[in-house]
Amino acid sequence: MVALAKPAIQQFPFTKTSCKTSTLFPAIPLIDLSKPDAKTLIIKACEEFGFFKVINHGVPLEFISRLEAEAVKFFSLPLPEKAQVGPPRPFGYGNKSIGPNGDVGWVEYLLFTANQESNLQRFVSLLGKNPEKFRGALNDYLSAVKKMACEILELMADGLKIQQRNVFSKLLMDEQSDSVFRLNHYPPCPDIQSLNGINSNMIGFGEHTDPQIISVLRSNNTSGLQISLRDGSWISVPPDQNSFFINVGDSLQVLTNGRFKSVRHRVLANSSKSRVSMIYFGGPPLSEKIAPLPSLMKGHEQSLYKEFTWFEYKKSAYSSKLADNRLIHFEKI
Ligand code: GA4
Repeated sequence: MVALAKPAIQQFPFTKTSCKTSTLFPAIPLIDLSKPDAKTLIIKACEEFGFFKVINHGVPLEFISRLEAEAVKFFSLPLPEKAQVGPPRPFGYGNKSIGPNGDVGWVEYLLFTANQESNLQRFVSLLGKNPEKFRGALNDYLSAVKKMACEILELMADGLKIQQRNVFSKLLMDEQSDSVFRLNHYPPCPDIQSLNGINSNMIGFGEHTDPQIISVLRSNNTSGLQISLRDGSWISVPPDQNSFFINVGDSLQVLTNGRFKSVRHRVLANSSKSRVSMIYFGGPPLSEKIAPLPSLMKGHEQSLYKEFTWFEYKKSAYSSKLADNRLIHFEKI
């Protein structure tokens, strides 16, 4: 007997749509960076959700729309032209396949190093029909977003009453900072509800936590992003193209000895609209030791984690599946 190949679409992961609505469940914390209470609210949000939305962020909207336009132009190219950029190992164009360990999603993307010098400049020269325009848009966007990420990290240090205000931000400012930038395009997803009779959504990007310190996400006005609450339930994050969303990463969880929680999140594909997102992942230099800050340890408080460098954590992360709990290997028993 000849086994029929499954229609391609059925080979993608999907999830039952059972999402809590924001009227009954906690609203996403909203931080107005121009207000004096920002630092207090940031600490609360990082402890409760590991996630918050930022307004009055100071990033010119023109930088955002220029980069989005370049990204849309690139993703509209025929597949063979996009593939000329080379595979995302570690930096390049990826389509449906995520990471090195067999994860897939309804997404195509570009992954870059976010260090503006060196590799980034060389890599960008491969992009699309007008790489110079892309390069300009990317540089402006990245400088502004990195500045905002550092301001937020300084508010966190302040809010935690750490004397050295730049204790976190200096890791991103370091010339050797191992930061990454990602442009994601989630094409509208054909309706899969008829596949199994229950309401389902295709997974655009499967659930995971980010390994770095902080992630700064901006998307167009298409929904899809969900975060997981402490009880394991998922809530949808209403899109807002003029704001940024901040994720606490695994490294910041460790630096705060678990006081801040890295947030598990995922993206569901939308059946009618394209979603375009841009995410800056602020990471430390490879040689940096990631350990709880002594000034945050109260009394006889012990570190919850074994000692490791960012290089060691990254190596371990890249041998994991997207949904794995990566910190578990570094917890003290
Ligand atoms: C999640 C955060 C960033 O997007 C990323 C991802 C990376 C990749 O897409 O190559 C990883 C994932 C992310 C964590 C575990 C590994 C590595 C895919 C994967 C299965 C660029 C990153 O730094 O870690």
